[in-house]
Amino acid sequence: MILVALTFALTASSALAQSPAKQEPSSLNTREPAALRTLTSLHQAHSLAADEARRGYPIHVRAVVTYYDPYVDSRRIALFLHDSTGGIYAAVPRGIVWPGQAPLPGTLVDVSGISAPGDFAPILDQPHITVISKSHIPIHAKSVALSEILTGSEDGQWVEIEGVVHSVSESATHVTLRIAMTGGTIGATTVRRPGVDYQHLVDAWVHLRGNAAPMFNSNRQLTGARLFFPGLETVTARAPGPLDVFSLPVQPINSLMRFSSAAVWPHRIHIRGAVTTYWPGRTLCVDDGTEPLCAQTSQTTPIAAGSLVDIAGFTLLDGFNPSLSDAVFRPSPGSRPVSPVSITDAQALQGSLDSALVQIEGQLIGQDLESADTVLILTSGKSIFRAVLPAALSSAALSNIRVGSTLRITGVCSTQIDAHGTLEGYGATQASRFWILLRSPQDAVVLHAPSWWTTQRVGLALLVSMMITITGFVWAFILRHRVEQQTRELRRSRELYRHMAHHDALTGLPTRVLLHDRLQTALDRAQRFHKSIGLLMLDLDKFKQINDSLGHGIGDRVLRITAERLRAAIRKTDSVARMGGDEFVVLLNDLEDPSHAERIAEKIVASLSEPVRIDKLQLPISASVGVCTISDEVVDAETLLKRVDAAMYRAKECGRSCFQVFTADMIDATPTRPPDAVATPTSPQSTLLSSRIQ
Ligand code: GH3
Ligand code: MG
Repeated sequence: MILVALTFALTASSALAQSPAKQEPSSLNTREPAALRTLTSLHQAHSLAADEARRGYPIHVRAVVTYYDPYVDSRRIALFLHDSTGGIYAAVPRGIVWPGQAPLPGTLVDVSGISAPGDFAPILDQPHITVISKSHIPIHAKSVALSEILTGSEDGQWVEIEGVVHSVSESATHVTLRIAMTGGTIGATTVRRPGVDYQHLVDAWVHLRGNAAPMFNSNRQLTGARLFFPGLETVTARAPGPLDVFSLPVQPINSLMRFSSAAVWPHRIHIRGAVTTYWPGRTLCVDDGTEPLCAQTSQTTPIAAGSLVDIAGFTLLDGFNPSLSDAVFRPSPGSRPVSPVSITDAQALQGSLDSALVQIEGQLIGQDLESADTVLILTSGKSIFRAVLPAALSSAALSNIRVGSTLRITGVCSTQIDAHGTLEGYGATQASRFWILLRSPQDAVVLHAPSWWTTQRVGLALLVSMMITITGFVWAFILRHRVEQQTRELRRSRELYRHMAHHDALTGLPTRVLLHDRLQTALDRAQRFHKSIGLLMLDLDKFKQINDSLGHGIGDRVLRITAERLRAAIRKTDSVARMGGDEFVVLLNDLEDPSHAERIAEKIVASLSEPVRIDKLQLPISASVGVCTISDEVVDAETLLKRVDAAMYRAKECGRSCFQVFTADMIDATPTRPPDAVATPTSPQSTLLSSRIQ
């Protein structure tokens, strides 16, 4: 073999440009880089504990590339290497420029790099790759079971598995085979090569060599496993699938998965039945007259309910009845509509109706809003079950059915196995719950809509009425409070107005109106009880002069002082009123002796003759008083007032500052106010200006 040594200039990383001896493997080992020994086998490198790997041990090996993938990891180019001791994943920086051809699988290379902990197991980081020669992909590989791969111990190793290819999915860059092994399925991925037929592998029993790779979480824990294989050159079909799967004999569904001592590795089987439910790209359920069956399919070919179809798929132990996985189908001539069977929840839970077209009544209790499909949750009998329709087949009407409605649901019954209960028992499969797979929105028929009065609404109505009642009470209370307040205010102002109407604002004495009332009352009492009353009318003398010379303000104060003196001069049972101007009336009730009136008049004249002191002024004042008493005589108030008025004028005539008792002749004499001239030169006001207090 000619060794052609090609050294690739790795331009992506400056670290990669350094020679292994000079480079510092990682920031963590900068303290003692010389102390780390160089690892010379992939087994040594892959066996490091994570903390050790993190120290960045130098690695220098000669190995064969078993996988090269620039697409699968956006962070770097995925490379698997294999030497005689084992295998490892090498993380090649993206952006690298290979001077020649990339080191594709089967290339013998000289690799220098450092250890790193990787996402799950140690990897070879920052590889400096030198192609030595074109070699060959390792022929021998350790044969492993799925359970071994799933321990993670085979990480990065070159292994061989055995199984039947259930499906081949192709993307723009990759091809993934789903291979059913003993104990489960595993995905095996390779970089897609244009023009290569991968689909012929479906249903083939194959041996496949590839690199075991982990699936992991952020905590570097294993969550699954897969294989990366270089290409079809490492896949050997021991038993290829049939060229035309539909040429296989049609098997009755009820014969599937029955005991046979000659049962071999499960290849695809071929059945034929009438379509009961079809969810394009997901599920196709049929009934062949012996038993119903549902198949998982990615096919989306339009097909009508009731029409016959040929289905080929891998038998799957997934429910009470066998089902098919990775199924393909094609229409078959003819049709046979299948009628739904009416069932109860108890019948659904017996399991024999699994995959059958059924009809069941239930009450809607809610919807699973988190599901991408429309999922109605219903109760029936003692069970809660779900009715499911893919979003693509659904409608708003189905989602808008009101909770509490009674529905008739038609669809395929999917009975779920109670794995725990079944294991505990003698082997007979037990059901835990069931679902109904709807065919269309019309499969949920509302038989009875719920009453508008739900518990929630009744509660709400009660709450609202309570609030209204409480608001009414509060409002009534506030209104009543306001009415009481306003009534009080009205009463107060009415009393104020009445008081104002009956009392003089300047002196606070009763007015003519009130005096008139009181006088009438006093006259009535006097007549009934044969008592005497006395009435005095007095008028200040020459009061105008005070006003004119000293102003109305002083005049007002004189009037107030006059009122106070009059109040002081009478008993509490008597009344004094201001009739207007400087004229006052005193009503003396229940006079024991009419002469008492004269004494009081005398007292008043004396009292009002006292000079008034206002600020620095000393004003001489006086009043003229008319007196009239009534004993047994029947007289009205007006007459009495006229009489006392006449007497008062007589007092004026008599020179003022005196009182005069009414006599009948005074009425005859015309009661005219005497002229000012009548005032004697010695009247108090004549000396007004000279009486200022110094
Ligand atoms: P006479 O001795 O004849 O009674 O003389 P007089 O100046 O007192 O005359 P008269 O009683 O007719 O005049 C009363 C004056 O009282 C007339 C008016 O200017 C004055 N007067 C009336 N009401 C008020 C008032 O409320 N305040 C003041 N300051 N003066 C008033
Ligand atoms: Mg007067």
